[in-house]
Amino acid sequence: MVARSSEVRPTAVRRSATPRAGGRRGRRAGRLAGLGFSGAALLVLLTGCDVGAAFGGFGWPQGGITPEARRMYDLWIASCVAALAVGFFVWGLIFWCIVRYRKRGNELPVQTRYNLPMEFLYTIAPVLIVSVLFYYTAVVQTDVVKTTNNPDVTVEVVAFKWNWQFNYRDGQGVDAETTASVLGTSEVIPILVLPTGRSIRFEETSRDVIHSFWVPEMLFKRDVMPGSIRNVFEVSSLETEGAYVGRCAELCGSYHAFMNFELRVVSPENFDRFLAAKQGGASTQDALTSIGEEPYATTTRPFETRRTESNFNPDTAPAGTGS
Ligand SMILES: [Cu+2]
Repeated sequence: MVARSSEVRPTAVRRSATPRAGGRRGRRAGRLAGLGFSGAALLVLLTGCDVGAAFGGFGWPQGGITPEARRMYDLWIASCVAALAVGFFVWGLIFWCIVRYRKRGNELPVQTRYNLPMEFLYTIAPVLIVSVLFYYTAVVQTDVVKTTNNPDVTVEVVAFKWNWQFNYRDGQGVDAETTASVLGTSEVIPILVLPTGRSIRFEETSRDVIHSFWVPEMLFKRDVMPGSIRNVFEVSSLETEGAYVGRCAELCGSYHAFMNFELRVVSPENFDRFLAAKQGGASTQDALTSIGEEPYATTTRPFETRRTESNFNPDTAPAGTGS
């Protein structure tokens, strides 16, 4: 068998080197290159379109409430569409080869090697695809992490085991003053009230270990570090009023899973009234009630740490525990 296959290979190389085969190969390479460029063009065109809605966002959370969230969503959808286009092209080639070159006898098919245009193509095409993906990722990422000099609202996020404090600040940086504050307790979920249509700067600091500030509808989370590291990010606007659950997204200890807060997005007028009430000494609940909002969190509730009959089963507990 070995002798037979080595007899065939030189024939194959000679056959594929004929002018006719070379022309066909050139045309095919041209078609492949055209498809590659079309894919790249498609990616450009699709950036900004919401084609993902029909496919459940391709697994990406939908319903982002900031322009940054929508840009990240669009990047994900465009990347999925581009990946699928490449995938269908490759799957097509595979199935075409399976059918076209299925075994018809004992003779080996043409063994094409050192086909330079082909090797050039399958080196250049992936580099092009990765470059396009890299370019758009860099553009969107730069936009998402961008900070400005004059945000409309600055909020200091203070994380601690296992709750949150939100300080409304009169400026930026560690030297600014806190003008009003919302503090979470074991009984009351902290509510971070923010306005629509204004840029918001989040300055994060932790009192103990690493936490992570995460509102799923922002499609963004950022670690909250202890010590002198002050992580900062901004959203250019919150677009939809409503209540959104916020979570700690960094395993920080026993009650990490219950370290929730609520983001309450209200109109700018109501936000100003809320902040004025807080600055005047009102409690968060009274200030919320004064602008017609629910005084307590509606998206999550405090974790019950005490054992009661409903959450404690003495039958399965080790002897000596209970009561
Ligand atoms: Cu935490």
